[in-house]
Amino acid sequence: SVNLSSRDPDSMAVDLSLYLVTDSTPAILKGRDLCVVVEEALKGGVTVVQYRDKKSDTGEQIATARKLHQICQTYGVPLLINDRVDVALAVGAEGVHLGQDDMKFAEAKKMLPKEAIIGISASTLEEAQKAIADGADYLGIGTMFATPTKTNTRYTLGTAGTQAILDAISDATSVSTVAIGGINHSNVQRVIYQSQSPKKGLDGVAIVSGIMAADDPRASAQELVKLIKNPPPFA
Ligand code: TZP
Ligand code: MG
Repeated sequence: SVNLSSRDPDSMAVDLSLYLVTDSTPAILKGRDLCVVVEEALKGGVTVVQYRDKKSDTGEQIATARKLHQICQTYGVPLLINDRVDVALAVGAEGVHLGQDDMKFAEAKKMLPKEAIIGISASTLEEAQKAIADGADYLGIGTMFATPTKTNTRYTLGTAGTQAILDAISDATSVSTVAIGGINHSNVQRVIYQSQSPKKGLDGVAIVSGIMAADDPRASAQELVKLIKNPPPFA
């Protein structure tokens, strides 16, 4: 099980290397049960799960998050909730992930236990610097590449844009970072390698469809773990 109660709020203490973001849309689930897909992904080695559900009402979200939390606990993996601090509190999740239009960091910080993890989406250097100044535990930097999974994105950064942000924040901070958007088996090594600045690299990659929509989410996660652990052939 996961117990962050003794977590030093100044240290991340969570493995973000293979960060699964869920998606409950029919195109991704293809008739499968969300909890089954997530459990397969956990068996394959995902290190953190974010429950992201833009459609269900509060009651449904709490019920699903509670089930996901139980499953994640079995694998010793933290569960973060997208957007909804109230849902995270209701189920005792390990933290939240907040976008630029969600609850303000300071409000979430006041509501959550002190050891809770708060991640913030950043699409620009300014957003990254603001999140760091606020005290975010990690940044979700993106969008890396255009993706059908999220179409209301503001900036497509590519590895060069991501590297520029990592480089600019590297002196100021030890904040953790994950990249998100269009990351899959065929580009994950390039994403990690090309996004790093001399002083700061990514701590992980966040993936939706590359795992969730795979015919075999477990094998997909396993393969991604291997790719993330090994240096790219061109390094
Ligand atoms: N935020 C930026 S892109 C994105 C989110 C939630 C979706 C990424 O999905 P995929 O399927 O991994 O490209
Ligand atoms: Mg959001």
